[in-house]
Amino acid sequence: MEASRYQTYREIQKTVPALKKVLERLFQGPTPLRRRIELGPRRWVFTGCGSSYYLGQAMALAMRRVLKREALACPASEWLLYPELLLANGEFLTLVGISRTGKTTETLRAVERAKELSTSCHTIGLTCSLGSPLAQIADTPVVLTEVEEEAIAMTHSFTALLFLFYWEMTAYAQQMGLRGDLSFDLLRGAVTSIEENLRVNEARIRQIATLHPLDSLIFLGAGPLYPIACEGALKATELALLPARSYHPLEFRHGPRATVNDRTLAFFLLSERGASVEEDLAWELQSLGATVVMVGPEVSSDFEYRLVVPPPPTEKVGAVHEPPLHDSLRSLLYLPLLQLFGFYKALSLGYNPDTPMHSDKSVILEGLAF
Ligand code: F1P
Repeated sequence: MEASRYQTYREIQKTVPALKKVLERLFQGPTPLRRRIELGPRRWVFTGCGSSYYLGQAMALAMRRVLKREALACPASEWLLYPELLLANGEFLTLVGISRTGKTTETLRAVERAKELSTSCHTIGLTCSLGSPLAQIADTPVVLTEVEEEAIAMTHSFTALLFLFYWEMTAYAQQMGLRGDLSFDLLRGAVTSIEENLRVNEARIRQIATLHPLDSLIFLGAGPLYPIACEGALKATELALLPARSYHPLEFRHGPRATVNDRTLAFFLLSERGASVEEDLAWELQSLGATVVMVGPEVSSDFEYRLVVPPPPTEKVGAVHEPPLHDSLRSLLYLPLLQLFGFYKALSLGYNPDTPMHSDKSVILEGLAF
């Protein structure tokens, strides 16, 4: 069946137009998020549920690496149940509640609870929905209506919100003379690369999704790519109803390897630092019967299934070497490919990705007890 008949597919294909809209918005001036990064205290907590939680993980890791701030991420429910694990009493912090729909009960309660716990806590509500409860209750709403989605599963808005965060963080890092692995040029280049990557890799992703009976799915990502591995696994679980698991790559040898067999499909999200040890692990899993999919800028042609993701084109005229593809950028480039896999895997198993089983666009809980 024609993929473009599905809303979920159309949302994934909107990634590049969405990033262009975010760029237009950023060219008009900084968002309130930049101001809060400039003003904000050293300690930040990012919270949300499902995809929005993984998005928070990606943001927290980037903030720690580039801005050297204390930044953590936790599911909204954990913040509600065990705030003391994240917050010393009365501490001054910024809490970022992330929710695409701005309606998820646990995330709303987490924002409210932050204010109850500490009067000096500033809350940011990052959402795509104007007028949503999150936009109303947060001290600083950051609303990106340009990337609002209709589909149940979150796809291009994840990439767009991460892109926005990277951009605003890069702007501040440059002001402060901090060296990160991103630049405005690279971020702009990523938009072109994503378009190309989706086009070049789509047929291969569709083919991998139809490999049967590969029904044990593993997503491996190190460092900044770990939240992306989690999101890849969540998308496959949500859309294709396959229990998928995510790990830091070398953790896989410490127990989970026992589950590998010829029904295992493992995605390796190759990292800048760990590519060679990740490749060793891939050979090992292959020798145990797994089918491996290598995702990265340089993948040995000895691997049958490769999703090659080249670095964005450099603007330097006459550059002999391609610039390395840094991990933050890998996150943006890999994500849409994993979303597309979840979509095609659902189709190959006969499921409608637009109506995933037991899933709603946001989880609204009546009478949440905390
Ligand atoms: C959060 C979320 C989604 C997930 C599912 C249920 O939504 O967990 O990530 O795909 O549809 O809700 P939101 O708070 O980001 O709107």
